[in-house]
Amino acid sequence: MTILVTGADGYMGWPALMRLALRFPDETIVGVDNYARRLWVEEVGSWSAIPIYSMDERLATFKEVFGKDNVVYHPVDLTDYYAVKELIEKYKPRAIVHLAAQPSAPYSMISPKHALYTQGNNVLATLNIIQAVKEVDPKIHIIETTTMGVYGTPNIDIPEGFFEIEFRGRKDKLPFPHQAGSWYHWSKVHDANNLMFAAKVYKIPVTDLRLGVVYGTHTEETRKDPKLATRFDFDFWFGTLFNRFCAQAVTGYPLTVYGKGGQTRGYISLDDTVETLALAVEKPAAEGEFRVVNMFVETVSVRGMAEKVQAAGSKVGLSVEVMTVPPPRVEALEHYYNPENKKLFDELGLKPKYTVEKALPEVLEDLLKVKDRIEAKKDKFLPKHLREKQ
Ligand code: USQ
Repeated sequence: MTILVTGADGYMGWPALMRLALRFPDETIVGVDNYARRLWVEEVGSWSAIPIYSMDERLATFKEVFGKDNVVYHPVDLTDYYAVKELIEKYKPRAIVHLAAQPSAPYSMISPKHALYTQGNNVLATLNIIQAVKEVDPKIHIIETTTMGVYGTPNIDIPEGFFEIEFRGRKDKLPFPHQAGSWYHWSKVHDANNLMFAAKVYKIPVTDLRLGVVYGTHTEETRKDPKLATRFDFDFWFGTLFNRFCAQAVTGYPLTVYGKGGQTRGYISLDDTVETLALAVEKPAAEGEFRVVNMFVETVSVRGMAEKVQAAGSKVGLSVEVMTVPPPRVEALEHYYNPENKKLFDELGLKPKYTVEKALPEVLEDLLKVKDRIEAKKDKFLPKHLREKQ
């Protein structure tokens, strides 16, 4: 049997490919990527703090370290329907773990070109997978990481995808409203809607993993050899909160809290993320089911994250400062946030290995080793117009 992983060269994709290959040793794991993430980060003038290797080198090292030869790689552009269909026809996977996407909110907001590119790329890729699965075999389980960001920050509790609502005396179970905060986040709303419809009309089993902010330097597998490392971005566009704060802490750059820092999000470690992907493959959705799982382990505010990084930094001798940056995004700076995340534990069975606090010492230690590479791109922590306002 075969499992397809899209975005296999990415931050989550590469470690996910390895976790799946080891979890399902008798199956072929097919990785697909077009190296786009490397180009986007290059475009904004940054690089991965932890050096990463080519796919050929990664695969050769994986084989050497783990003695497994069950991974193949194809450089496919998923916006090409015929290429996607050919791939799915060739391998007839039992599951597709669809991670390929332009994942950055700030990048999607740079210009009309970046907004159009992000939505075109992300939405078309998912639509192509849906249509090819329908043509080849609608029993293929599609697993996509959308985002907790589809919900926005409503002033009520957030359920897992659907909620019971009573309006003018009538009741129904409806999709929870979407209030995304960037062109990227809206691309994932469109994906979620398209997947929901695909489950209904083609009876495709779908798992929509509404992923929070992923953090960390390593998984069990990436730690085994420097050539197995995954990327680690820290720049304004591609670095996410925890990872950026840790990169800032090790270089003595003040932590960049946007506005009041009351912005609260769900967080999950990279290792727990790839484990959840393996669990979703192990426990597929039913025929025609659109299964929504909110995928995060804990919620933390930006201010709270800064405090945790400061505390962990001081234990390893780092003096960590905090600065307030004029908010570069249109978002609530202080808000209620209470999303549910029961299915991750009760249905998929994740037993989290990490919390933010537990992960911090080892991430800081890992980044101290590549401090020079972060220093060299320090000017990418903030775009010029925000640096000038300091
Ligand atoms: N923030 C700061 N300072 C920084 C960086 C970010 O205050 O230096 C704030 C942002 O304004 C935001 C929060 O921290 O309020 C989180 O920002 P982020 O860049 O860590 O995460 P976000 O843009 O929401 O996107 C990331 C991933 C995206 C994923 C999403 C999950 O890039 O692919 O879908 O996390 S979620 O946040 O739940 O929507």
